[in-house]
Amino acid sequence: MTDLDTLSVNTIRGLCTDAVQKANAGHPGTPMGMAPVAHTLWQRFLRLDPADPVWPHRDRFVLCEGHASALLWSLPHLTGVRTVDPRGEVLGRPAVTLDDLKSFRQIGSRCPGHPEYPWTSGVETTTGPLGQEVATSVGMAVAGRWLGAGFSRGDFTLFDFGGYALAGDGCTMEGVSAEAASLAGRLQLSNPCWIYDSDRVTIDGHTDIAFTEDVGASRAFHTCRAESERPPLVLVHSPIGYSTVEDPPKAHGTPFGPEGSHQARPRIPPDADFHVPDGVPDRFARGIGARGAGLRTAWERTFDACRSALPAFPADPKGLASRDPSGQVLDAVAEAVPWFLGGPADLTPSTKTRLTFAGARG
Ligand SMILES: Cc1ncc(C[n+]2csc(CCOP(=O)(O)OP(=O)(O)O)c2C)c(N)n1
Repeated sequence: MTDLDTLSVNTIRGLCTDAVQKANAGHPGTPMGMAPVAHTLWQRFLRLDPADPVWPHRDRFVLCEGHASALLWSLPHLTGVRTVDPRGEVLGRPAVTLDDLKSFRQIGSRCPGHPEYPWTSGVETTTGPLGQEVATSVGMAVAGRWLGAGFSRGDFTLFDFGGYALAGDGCTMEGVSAEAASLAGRLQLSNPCWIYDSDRVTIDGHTDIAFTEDVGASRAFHTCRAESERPPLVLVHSPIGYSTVEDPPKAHGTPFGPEGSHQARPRIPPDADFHVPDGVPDRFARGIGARGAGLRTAWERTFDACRSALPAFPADPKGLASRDPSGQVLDAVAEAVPWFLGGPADLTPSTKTRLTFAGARG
C-alpha cells in the first residue's frame, strides 16, 4: 500500500467520523475499522464504473450492516459515482457531494441514516433490519446466475457478475442469514462474497493497520474470485473504532467527540473537518475509475457483438402475410428470452404462434 493509499483510507475514516460528529448521531465504529477493507475492495476488485453506476454487469456491493452507512456515503463521494435519475438515465452530477455528507442523517438528505434505494445512486438496496441484506445479496447472486444462464451464448459471456456483502456480527446472528447462506451453498453459488466484519474489541494503540489489512484483504478477494462452486466467506477481525476510543463497544453507535474524531483520522489535519486531501480523488479516478470504465467498455463491445449476431430479417421481395414474420420473430425472441411465452387459445396454426425452435416447449 502506498502513502497515497493510506491517505485515501484515512480520508474515508475522516469523512465518516466527521459526518457522524456533525450529525451528533450515527455509527462510527464499523466505518473506522472496515475502511481499509472497503478501500481495497472498491479500488482493486469491485466491478463498478462510477461514471455508469447502473451498468447491468456491475458487481453489487451490499452494506448489510446498514447502520454503518457513513462508510457507504464516503465511497461514492470519493470515487465520483454519478447520479442516476428515476428512469435510469445517468446524469453528469455526483451522487454524493461533500454538502450531502455534511447533511448526514438530516431530513431530506441524500445521506440518510440507513442506505435507501433508489434515493441515492451507488446504493444497491435499502438496508435496515440486520440479516435481511445477506439474503438480498444471495437473491442478487441468483439473479446474476440466472441472467448468465439465459443470455450468455457460445463465445459471449454477458453476465457473470458477482456481489460483495459486508455483514457484521448482528447480521450473522439473524436466522435469515443462515438460511440464505445455506441456500447459496445448496445452489453452489460462487458469490456473493460474504465479508464478515467480526469485531475485535482490543485496544491496539494507534498503529497504522492499513498496510497489513490491504495485503490480507487483497489475498482474500483473489481467493474469492477464483472460487467457482462455493459461496466464499472472508472473516475480518476488525478493531471496532480503529482502536481509537477508550471504550471500544461505545464506538458502535456513539460519536467520538471532536478530539476522538481527530484521532480516528490520522494524517488528516485536526482543524480540517470533511477534508479531502489533494491527490486522493485522482487516486480513486486512476483506480476504480479507470478499471471500471475499461471493464464496462469491454463488456459493451461484447454486448454489441452479441447483438450483431442476432438473426436479421431482410424484407421479402414478394411480401409476406404479417403472421409469417410474426411467427419467425416470436421464435427468435423466445430462443433468447427464457421466460417468453406465446400462443392463442385454439388458433395456434392459423396465428403462427407455436414456438418451433429446438428446445421450445409446447
Ligand atoms: C433485526 C435487527 N435487530 C436489531 C437492530 C438494531 N441494531 C442495529 S445495529 C445493531 C448491533 C449490530 O452489531 P454489529 O453487527 O456487531 O455491528 P458493529 O457494532 O460492528 O457496527 C443492532 C442490534 C436491527 N437493525 N435489526
